[in-house]
Amino acid sequence: MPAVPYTCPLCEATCGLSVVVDEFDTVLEIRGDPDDVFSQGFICPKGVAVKGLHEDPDRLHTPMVRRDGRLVEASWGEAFAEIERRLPPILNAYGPDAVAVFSGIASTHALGPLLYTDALLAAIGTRNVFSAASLNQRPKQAASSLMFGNPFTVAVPDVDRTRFILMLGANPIVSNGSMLTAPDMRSRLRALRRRGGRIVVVDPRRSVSAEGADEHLRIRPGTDALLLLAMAHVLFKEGLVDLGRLDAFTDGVDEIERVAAEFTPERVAPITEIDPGTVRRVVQDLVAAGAGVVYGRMGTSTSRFATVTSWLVDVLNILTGNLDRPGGAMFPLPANAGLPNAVRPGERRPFPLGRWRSRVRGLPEICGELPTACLAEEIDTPGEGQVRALLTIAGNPARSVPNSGRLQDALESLELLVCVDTYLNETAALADVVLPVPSPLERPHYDLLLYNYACRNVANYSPPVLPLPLGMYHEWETLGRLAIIASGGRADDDVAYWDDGVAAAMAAREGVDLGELPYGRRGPERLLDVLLHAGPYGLSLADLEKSPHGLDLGPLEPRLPGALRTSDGRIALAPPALLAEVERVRESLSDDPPRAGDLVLVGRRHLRSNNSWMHNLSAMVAGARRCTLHVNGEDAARFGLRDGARARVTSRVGELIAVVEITDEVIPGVVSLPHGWGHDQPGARLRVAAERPGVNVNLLVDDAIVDSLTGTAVLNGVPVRLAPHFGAPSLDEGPLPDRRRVPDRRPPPGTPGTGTGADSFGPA
Ligand SMILES: Nc1nc2c(c(=O)[nH]1)N[C@H]1C(S)=C(S)[C@@H](COP(=O)(O)OP(=O)(O)OC[C@H]3O[C@@H](n4cnc5c(=O)[nH]c(N)nc54)[C@H](O)[C@@H]3O)O[C@H]1N2
Ligand SMILES: Nc1nc2c(c(=O)[nH]1)N[C@H]1C(S)=C(S)[C@@H](COP(=O)(O)OP(=O)(O)OC[C@H]3O[C@@H](n4cnc5c(=O)[nH]c(N)nc54)[C@H](O)[C@@H]3O)O[C@H]1N2
Ligand code: SF4
Ligand SMILES: [Mo]
Repeated sequence: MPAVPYTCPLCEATCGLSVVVDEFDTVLEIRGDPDDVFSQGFICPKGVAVKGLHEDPDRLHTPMVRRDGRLVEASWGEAFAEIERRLPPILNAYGPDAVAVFSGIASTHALGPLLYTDALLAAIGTRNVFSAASLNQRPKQAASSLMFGNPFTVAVPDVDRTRFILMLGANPIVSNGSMLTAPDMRSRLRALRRRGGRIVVVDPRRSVSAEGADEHLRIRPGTDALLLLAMAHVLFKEGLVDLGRLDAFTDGVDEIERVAAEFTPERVAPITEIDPGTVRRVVQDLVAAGAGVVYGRMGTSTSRFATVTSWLVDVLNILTGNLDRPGGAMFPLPANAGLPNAVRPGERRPFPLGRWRSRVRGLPEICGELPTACLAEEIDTPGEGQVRALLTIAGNPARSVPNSGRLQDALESLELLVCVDTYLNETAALADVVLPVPSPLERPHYDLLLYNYACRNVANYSPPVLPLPLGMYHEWETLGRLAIIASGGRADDDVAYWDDGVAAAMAAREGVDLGELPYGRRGPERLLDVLLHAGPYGLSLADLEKSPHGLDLGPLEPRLPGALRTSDGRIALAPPALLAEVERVRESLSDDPPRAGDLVLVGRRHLRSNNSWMHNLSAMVAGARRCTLHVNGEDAARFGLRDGARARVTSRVGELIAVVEITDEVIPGVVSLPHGWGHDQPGARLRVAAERPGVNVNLLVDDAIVDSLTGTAVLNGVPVRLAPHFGAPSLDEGPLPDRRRVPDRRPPPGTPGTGTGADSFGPA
């Protein structure tokens, strides 16, 4: 049987799959594609599970419409007629802002939503645009914008050439990398150690990545900004600052020196709980490595002071001369021209932040969106501009957004909720209309967004493995029909004509002549072709079609100062907006140190999980129970909790009952629950997931606590209280995990480059 190459669309690693299909279009097997230019055969269990996803009997094949209070199967005509009946009156009566849109993270892994959501938003005309980005990476993009002038000019670790990586709040062995597209991180990190490099992980949890690192600094959650300021202090104090060639186009070094002066390692230690001597040594190691890099992810960008922390990561990279040099933090150069939010080549301007503000709390717009942490209040607060209808695309806000209790009530109060999704998930269960999408194997793929973050320049286009089934629409067509309805047209108007308009507008923006593209392409393939033609390598979709295992465009190359889009074309090392934020960080120095028994909640991810989905595949949820509350033994004793028993966890906004797992993976004062669980929503159709529902951590996460500059939700570091819970046993969630420890093969601290390489990372 022929094996068809296809890029896995599930996470940021972009692995090449090899899909074996028979003549009846049955998927026989999915393996790693050994010829993929980037992943070279690597695949994780989720990639294999794309077969299960494709075949899942719970996956939606027909639209659903609510009739007499129940969602029932309907034809596409009926579903669009329902939207046509209900959406325009809301727009007409209350204006465009009454209709909000939430784009979930899966929309960044699919060409349809990636390329067509903007046209849909323009048709609606709403400012109430929300997405997973403000639960995730906005602080990094804000920091990049302020320093380099473009939210997509994000520096990524050159993992394959670096000799030292300081990783804060990231667990790439499990997440497979984030804002760092690098398939098979385990092998890449092993190779780093084999060539004598070192890995230092900063995390309050002993994550799998921390377990395998040379050194693990167990930081108090939410205090990374203080640690990084102390590191900057050490660089200045010990005369280690050396910007190298960056010096010629960087402003603000003196301001950083001034600001960092008071943040001595000794001063911050009581708050970060990291020994001052260790801070000094790590800084010296970073400098001594020659080519080293600081990298921060979820634990830094969804915590208190998230934008300051994300900025300080690059400040350290710049002060050590590691930005934009091989082995440091570099800027990828994707084959496609930028997404609409990206600043165009040649354009220079101050980064706009807060062009408008949310109605209720006044949180700032960023990249054309409002922070998702204010979605619930925009729906449930009466008054002019109140959100009355919501469209979700590839997301599950009922599980992924803070203060789920409030959001759930808000979703139920909407006049119209329309969900475009693979599944009848917990959000769609509340919808008035649900519109299905093709399975990943039935659509083309190209990682338009993720190549911005790739550790090597690659381009890989996958045509659909399987034809679109009868009775299914491409997702772009569905979004097109919604756009047509929102602009006053009829759902059965010609969507191809609409698509021609989208393509013409994009071609005009990119300076590409549509007439030069091969005749007959449409939909995302045509738009992608436009972006490739306009891209820096002058490629076309036809070129990519000739390379089904991908095109390797080489290692990352220095791109500065050319890639800078700031008004003066220079790096703004000390943007005033961030210096002002440092004041707030300074104030945190006088916070009372945590008392015994004070607890904060952080998250964690699991390899066989993908946020709130993939839990409906038995291969993904088999084995030990996963949605457990990690509690340190000291705290367990203090609160009278037993391993396997249940605890009541309470925060300002909600409470839940969770199964306790006592473990020294977390430090005292920190508890951890994964997100994306709580599959107990009546009306959802996730039958496998519902057997072991777990609990929804976002019932506890406080929507009032946000990063002040960007409004990004603080998902890590939420204050909670614990008490034993005695009540009826909960659903059987499977056996408790086997607590056997992974053997510690780390070399003693301070032994450079003695990693054994082969076994340094335990099982995920
Ligand atoms: N407490 C806490 N909350 C968190 C996080 C955390 O760490 N802690 N993490 C946050 C982060 S980083 C993120 S990104 C968000 C994720 O949260 P969301 O953005 O809500 O995304 P998912 O939960 O991944 O749900 C994705 C949905 O898309 C559907 N889907 C899959 N493929 C397609 C497709 O091609 N088209 C369409 N239309 N639908 C598709 C799936 O069936 C699924 O229902 O959660 C955030 N929430
Ligand atoms: N298997 C799997 N892979 C995934 C996903 C998934 O759900 N499952 N989700 C995908 C998505 S949407 C994303 S955004 C990425 C995220 O990818 P990563 O950021 O690599 O993964 P996380 O597991 O969120 O890692 C965050 C780490 O930060 C730590 N942390 C919490 N608070 C703090 C703090 O204050 N300081 C520091 N230094 N550390 C802290 C946590 O303990 C955790 O280990 O993963 C993607 N990949
Ligand atoms: S690591 Fe990510 S991209 Fe690679 S196979 Fe797994 S889910 Fe797919
Ligand atoms: Mo994410």
